[in-house]
Amino acid sequence: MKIYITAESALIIIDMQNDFMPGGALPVKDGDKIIPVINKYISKFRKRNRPIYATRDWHPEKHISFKEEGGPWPKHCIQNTWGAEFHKDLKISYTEDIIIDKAYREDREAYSGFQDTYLDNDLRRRGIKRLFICGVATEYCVRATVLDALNLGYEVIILGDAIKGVELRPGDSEKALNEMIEKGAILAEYNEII
Ligand code: VGL
Ligand code: ZN
Repeated sequence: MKIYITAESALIIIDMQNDFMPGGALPVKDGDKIIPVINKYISKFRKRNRPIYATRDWHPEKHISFKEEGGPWPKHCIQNTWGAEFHKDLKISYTEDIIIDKAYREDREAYSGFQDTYLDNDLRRRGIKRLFICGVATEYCVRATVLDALNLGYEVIILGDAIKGVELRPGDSEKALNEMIEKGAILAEYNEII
C-alpha cells in the first residue's frame, strides 16, 4: 500500500538515546541497527519540509522508574549525561528539529511522548493530522505514544522497519504491534511511503 507524506504529516522519533542502544544502561538489542533507516526517513521529511520531532527520555538523578526508587528499571537517561544524548549517528538537528523531553519529573513516569509535554499542542498549532512514528522501545514508549496519538485523533503510521523492542519476554514487541494495529495504527515500511 502507498502512504503519502501529506502537507499535514510529521515524523516522530522515539527515544533514540545512548542508554537504549548497545553499550547503554537499558539496551535494546540491535537498537542501533535502525539508525540508518531512521536517517533515511529524516532526509525524506526534511526534503519535504515536514516537521521532525524527537523525544528524549529525560530523567532526573532520582526517578520513580528506577530500581533504587522501587521502579522496574536500572538508572537510565539521566538529564544532561551521555546516556540521555541521542546516538551520535542519528541525523537529528538540535536547531531544525523539535526535541520533546519526557518523564523529567522525579515522581512521574511517562512512556508516551504526549504525557506532560507540549507535543500535542505543537502538532495542532502546525495543523498536523498524520504521524509517522519510529524508534524504541516498541512495547513501551513507541506503544504508549502510538496509543495516545490514536486516542487524540491522529492518523498513525508505524514505520515497521524503524522500530525495535526490548523483548523482556519474547513476543512482547509483536503483541504490542498487534494491539496498536487493532486500535487503528497502520504498519508500513520505507518503500511504501511516498
Ligand atoms: C523506555 C523503559 C524505560 C522507552 C523508557 O523509551 O521505551 N523504556 N524508560
Ligand atoms: Zn525511562
